[in-house]
Amino acid sequence: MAYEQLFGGGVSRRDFIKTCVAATAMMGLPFGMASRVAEAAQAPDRPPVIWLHFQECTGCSESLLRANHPTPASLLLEMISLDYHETLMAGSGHQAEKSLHDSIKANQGKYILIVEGAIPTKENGIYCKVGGKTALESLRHAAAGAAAVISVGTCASYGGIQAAPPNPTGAVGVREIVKDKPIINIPGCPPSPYNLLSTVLYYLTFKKLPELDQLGRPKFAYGRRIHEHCERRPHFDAGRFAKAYGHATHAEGYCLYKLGCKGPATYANCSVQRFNDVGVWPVSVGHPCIGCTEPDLLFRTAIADKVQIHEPTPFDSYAPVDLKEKGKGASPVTTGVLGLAAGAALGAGAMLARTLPDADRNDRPQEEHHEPKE
Ligand code: FSX
Ligand code: SF4
Ligand code: F3S
Repeated sequence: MAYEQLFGGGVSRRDFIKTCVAATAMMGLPFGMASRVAEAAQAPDRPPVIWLHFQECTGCSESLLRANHPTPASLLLEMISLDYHETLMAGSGHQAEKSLHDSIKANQGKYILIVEGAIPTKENGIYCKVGGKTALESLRHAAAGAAAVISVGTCASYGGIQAAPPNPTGAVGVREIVKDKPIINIPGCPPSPYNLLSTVLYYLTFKKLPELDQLGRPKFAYGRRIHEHCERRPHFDAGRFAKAYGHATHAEGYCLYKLGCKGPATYANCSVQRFNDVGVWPVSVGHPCIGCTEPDLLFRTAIADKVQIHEPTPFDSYAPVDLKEKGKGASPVTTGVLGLAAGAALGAGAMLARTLPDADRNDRPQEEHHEPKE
């Protein structure tokens, strides 16, 4: 399918290429691979996809569909043949059930099963039923004929809010039920639409699954902590922390660690591939990260609780050392290394030793101690 036909002809080649380039960069592939990714996105063979909903809020679908222009959803929906999606399909009742069963039958071993939501297991799964079947039955049936399963969102990945203690319905993620199929987890509550789009693009381009971490997440999207790329990180390293919501330190963009930011323990790419076209993510609008991609953090740790930092990782880039006399001193490479080492040692290391969890900033050097007006 040519790009002109994608999005009903409403998207320019420029926007299409931009989206493919962004997805290529996200996958950690060289820039030159963007053309191969674009070719895969336009291939006429569209893999059948069945999308099931269980215990959830539908925020995962919403975040995909409410993305702005050019929408990852438009591209995704044109690359696949979405045979069944309860909140998107026009049909309902028996008609919808029929399309589900027809697609499963006609595409045995070929379709991708996308699951949104957790699966309750207590009392044979009676706490979630669709079309007279429990989520447990529907999942087992649909997964049996799937080529691969994508768990979209933290609920489908690990149980999410439903599985939070005391987990009254015995909710679990897909990996607890389906043991004999490749499963990719795209956690986040909701996840970045780009992570789903890039995973599907990877699959279409290379005809294989991306490399996964021990929690089943694509490493290209969940391989680094958000703390490593956060724009507030220089404030963390300098010991400047927001004291309270609405306080001048908060408005100035200081680090949110002391308000409970889970960024140092959260593996995700939100700080790099931001949400929506306006380029925002939770921390950029003043809310601490709540660790929504992590099974042990989301709804398991209070928003205000601070995470322990076991392995401080230096910020991934530091401004070069400002040499007063040109031609003297260290080379740019050396200054970069020095900056990194100094940042790691003086910043994260010293912060750990001296300010975490709750020390005052008054022992910081004067120039680092700018206090905004209240
Ligand atoms: Fe869960 Fe998705 Fe959170 Fe909601 O459906 S990951 S509750 S945003 O939307 O599954
Ligand atoms: Fe950013 Fe949070 Fe890390 Fe502070 S603790 S630098 S706000 S990710
Ligand atoms: Fe979730 Fe934290 Fe990103 S709360 S959306 S992982 S910034």
